[in-house]
Amino acid sequence: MKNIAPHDAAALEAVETREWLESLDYVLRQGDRGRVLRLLDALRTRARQVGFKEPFSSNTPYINTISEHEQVSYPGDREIERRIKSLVRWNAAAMVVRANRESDGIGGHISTFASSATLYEVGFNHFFRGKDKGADADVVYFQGHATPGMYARAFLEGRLSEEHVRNFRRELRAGGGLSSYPHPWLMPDFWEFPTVSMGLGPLMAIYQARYMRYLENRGLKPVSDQKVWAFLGDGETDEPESLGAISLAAREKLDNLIFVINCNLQRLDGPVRGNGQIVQELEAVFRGAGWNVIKVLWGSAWDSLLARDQEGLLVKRMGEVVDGEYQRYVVEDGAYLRKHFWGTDPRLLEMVRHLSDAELKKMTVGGHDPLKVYNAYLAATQHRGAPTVILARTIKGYGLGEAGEGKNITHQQKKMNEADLRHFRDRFGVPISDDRIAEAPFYKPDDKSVEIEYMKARRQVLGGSIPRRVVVAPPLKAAMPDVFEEFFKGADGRKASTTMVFVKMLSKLLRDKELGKLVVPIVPDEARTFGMESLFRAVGIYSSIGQLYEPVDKETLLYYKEAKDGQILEEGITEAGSMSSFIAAGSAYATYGVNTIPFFIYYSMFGFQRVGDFIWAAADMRVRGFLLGGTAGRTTLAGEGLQHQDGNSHTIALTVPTCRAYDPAYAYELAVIVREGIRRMYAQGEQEFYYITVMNEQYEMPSMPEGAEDGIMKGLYKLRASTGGGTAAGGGKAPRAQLIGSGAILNEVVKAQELLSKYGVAADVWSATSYNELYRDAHRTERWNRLNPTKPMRDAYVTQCLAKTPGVVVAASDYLKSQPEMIARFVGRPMVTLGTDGFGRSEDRASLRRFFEVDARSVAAAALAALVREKQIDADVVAKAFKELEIDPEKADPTRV
Ligand SMILES: Cc1ncc(C[n+]2csc(CCOP(=O)(O)OP(=O)(O)O)c2C)c(N)n1
Ligand SMILES: [Mg+2]
Repeated sequence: MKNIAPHDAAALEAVETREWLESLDYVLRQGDRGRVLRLLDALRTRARQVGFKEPFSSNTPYINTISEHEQVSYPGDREIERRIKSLVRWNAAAMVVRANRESDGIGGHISTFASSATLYEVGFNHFFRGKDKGADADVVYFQGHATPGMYARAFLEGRLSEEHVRNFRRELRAGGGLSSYPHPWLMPDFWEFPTVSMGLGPLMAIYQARYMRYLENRGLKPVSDQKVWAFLGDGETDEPESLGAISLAAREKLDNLIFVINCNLQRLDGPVRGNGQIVQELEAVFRGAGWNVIKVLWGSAWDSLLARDQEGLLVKRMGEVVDGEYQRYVVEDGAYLRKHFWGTDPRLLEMVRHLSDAELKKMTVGGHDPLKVYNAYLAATQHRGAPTVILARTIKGYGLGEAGEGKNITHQQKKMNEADLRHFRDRFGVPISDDRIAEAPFYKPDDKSVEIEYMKARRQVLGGSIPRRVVVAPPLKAAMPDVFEEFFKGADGRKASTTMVFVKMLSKLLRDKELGKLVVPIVPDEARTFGMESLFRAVGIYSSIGQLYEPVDKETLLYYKEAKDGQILEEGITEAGSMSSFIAAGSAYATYGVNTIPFFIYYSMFGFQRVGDFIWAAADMRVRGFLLGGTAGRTTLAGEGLQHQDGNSHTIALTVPTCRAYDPAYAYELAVIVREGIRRMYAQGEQEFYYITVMNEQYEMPSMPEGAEDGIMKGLYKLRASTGGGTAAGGGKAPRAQLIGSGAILNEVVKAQELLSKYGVAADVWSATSYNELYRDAHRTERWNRLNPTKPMRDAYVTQCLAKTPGVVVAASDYLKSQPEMIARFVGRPMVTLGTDGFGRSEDRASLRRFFEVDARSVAAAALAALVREKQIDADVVAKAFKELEIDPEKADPTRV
């Protein structure tokens, strides 16, 4: 082409391109799609052969994935559905506007739902199956900030009263209100899944879809056509959790999973990718991971233009505009669009010459076109072999006009003045008169109206209203004592760690006739750390495709056995993923009516402080089960150092109201807690879960003292009474001490009792299995006393135990001093607290305990120091003892180094 003038070259290229495209069209018209793929493949191969390096791209053009001619027609009545949607829109907006008029600053969101109304309405009218569908009922994660839309629909369906919607975000009002976001704890008959902490919903949804398969493969629920729908924001995808497990979903071929990403191109502050295209970015990521990606970018009005776009100029233009610019088009008029979008090429301008500015402005994006959305959902539900993500372009604050449509402030918009309301009403044709419009009244047509009858009829066909949370799982029979019996007896001098004891207990539970099949062991690549490898062979590791290889250790007894009906969820190195499995399993009693009992064991340091927000969501969801913080204790886990040694988790566990946290020392304590836990949660129906720290230090497991069970559950019991000690220096009665220990530090405290007897001190030893439980009981009691000042005072449990005991009180644990500190006010006298505040170190146990001052000698020294201040013991006895116990007053403070 060297000798051809540039404009001729361009013309020639245009002709050439057209010829190629016409050839493609010809093949397409023959209807053989396979042939098209083979042709493209052949072209690519030839290009490579002649040395052409095709740049990598996992993107497709910036147009709808489903073309016009692939669409099926809409099955519903578009006009009635539009009217219903308008009513939902109106009431959702009114709910937020009214709430903020009544109570300025109460908050709420209009613009999220305004952008996603069509995405939801198409689902409600045609896809989401309700609980009456039984095993086929869908599981839907609603976008947290879209709740006003869900409430508005429930109001129209007659599930919520006008009083309810008037009390949006006013939950403490008489008659009840509505929670800001989806919270099953607050609305247990309505919400199922908390999603508002962004990123948690998508990750939980992936593991939910996987758990659904797990239950089916293990025969615990019927094989069904159930789907998991997860609605999320495009800004939300910046949370690492949102995209963090998408490869798992593809690997597991979770075609029961559909993500719908509401791509309104905006987040809270501004555009998600002003200088790029979030849709294309997400498409590449999801396609790369193996998902079926369906882009819904353009509404039907664009179809005829695209059909005429022979040279691909329009597609090219669509693909080069950045999101910040697209956002601008939302707030500008048709003339602006003509100039800035179409005006970049005279041929583009020509394409729309027949359209007025108003018509140009009206052509909307795909997520607001029910036909496009319907076809995307249909394709998603029919897709096999991979999960689907629908990337639906929408407009944030759609319909708000001047009040915020497409504007950067729109996320926070909670107020609409009379003009805004009038505009909104007119735009959606809501029948509210001018004289009432200013008060933003709710609007619900008569139950016999076409709209209400239609929406109810659709929901009836689809299995009833959603969201709806129901609990149908029957309680289990009272838990079986024989599984736990052996742990109540001592181990005849054999040493064990609480982790080993737990694994033994779990193995027995797995073999139990009643409970065995319901137990779900979950582990994030840490089974060998905890000595659980024997379970691999015994119950198998779950794999949806079984085991396609001969494991390297096949010859051994404990080989790595993967099986389709395997019971262990070996999650790989993902505490967040494991936690999501725990949540799915621990809430299966509500989601599927199956009482599965999850035991999730992990490195305790990587639990509460790493995935604490998931644990919080689990509590919100009324999850049941056992979290086991393994290799726990700041000084009990030797060698691992600062990042691994956990002295924190019990403190964080206290913040979760339904979490009962225990730090047991002995096998029988652990057995009592697990047995009681199962009984309370699964037989008695308590909505709580358990956090238990287990350690890897091996020591002798004593047998259970008579009648200790109650104290173990309440958090404190007397383990060893003093043996009398010696006599005091002056020959009087022996000075006394109460020593409290927990977890592995309990043994140090027992040793301290012996040390103290050498100095004539008679000490009793208590085992504190849970400071958190003691604290909660003490505050419940204190509150009762406060509210009943004229009635006889009640004593907290810890007060009953300790207030009347003689001597100084010293408590030591492997956690922050704030743990024992929590009961200090309730023991009736000053209390010395020892703990492991500060950073851990790589060291052996003995050195660590010395360093943190929780070893036996430090405990004994603390008691002596307290006694000398109380003048119970002579100063020279203490001086001598300090020397013998090697207590250095100049030692560095472990909390500061
Ligand atoms: C973990 C977390 N961080 C921050 C927030 C606060 N927040 C609420 S909505 C929002 C923006 C949401 O944008 P997007 O996900 O795009 O949703 P849209 O409303 O645009 O549909 C933010 C930052 C939150 N809810 N959760
Ligand atoms: Mg957004």
